[in-house]
Amino acid sequence: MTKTKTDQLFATPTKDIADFVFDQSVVDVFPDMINRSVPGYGTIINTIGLLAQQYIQADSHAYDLGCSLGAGSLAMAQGANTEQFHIFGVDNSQAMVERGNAMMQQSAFGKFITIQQGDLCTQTIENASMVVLNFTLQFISPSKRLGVLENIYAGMRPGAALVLSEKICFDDPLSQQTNVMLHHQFKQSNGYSALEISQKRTALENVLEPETLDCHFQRIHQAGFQHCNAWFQCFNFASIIAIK
Ligand code: GEK
Repeated sequence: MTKTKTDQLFATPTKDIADFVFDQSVVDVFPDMINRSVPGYGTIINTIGLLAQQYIQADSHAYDLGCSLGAGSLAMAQGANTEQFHIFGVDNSQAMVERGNAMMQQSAFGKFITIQQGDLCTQTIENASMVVLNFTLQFISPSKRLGVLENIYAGMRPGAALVLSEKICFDDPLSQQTNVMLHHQFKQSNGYSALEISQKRTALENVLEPETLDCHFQRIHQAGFQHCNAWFQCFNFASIIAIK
């Protein structure tokens, strides 16, 4: 079994902080990093499993776009009520894909999951009954986001579900300030120092672009989805379900 290390990537004071990349050093600490940084991450992964019970259909595909180590893929495979399905996990980080594949093969659900290296913006989506974008669209340039959703919509069966989880922002300055502060408190309560929080924020500045929930809802409708709602929100993190 691969051991997960404690995330200390931003613990040392650094003069010029480089843009965040999903390289081997991130892969080595990823489960610890995401659990201590994203409020509700465990709840969201568990709920993806519950949604899979309802939405994954026989003889269909599911997609986990920006799958990292495959937590969402595994949750879907565990939840599915059929054995006639296949899950495609896609990530553009080679280090993530290598570790993710090793982890899937060690699990009891490896035969249902293929993790491959690729750009989710150009991923073929076919015969999908469920698609997951769990904290990934935020790393795609906003100008490409509608195209990503349209491509997903086109490859989904009627009645299929898209789970879109994102770091969000707020138009109202006080709400923005309050939620950012609460997120920092959350990270501090999980053992991150003020220096780690500040250096990570700098590293993500040019890489992760949050949008408001309204902006996401509008784009989801524009892509063709008739139904969507935020089923989860904690501070500046939310998860939306959209149905074709
Ligand atoms: C989880 N969903 O554990 N194409 C494919 N992958 C990409 C792209 C792209 N264009 N851009 C970024 N990524 C996971 C967590 S992490 C979220 C997702 C986070 C990948 C990137 O390599 C990374 O693995 C993932 O998106 C984002 O449920 O770390 O905040």
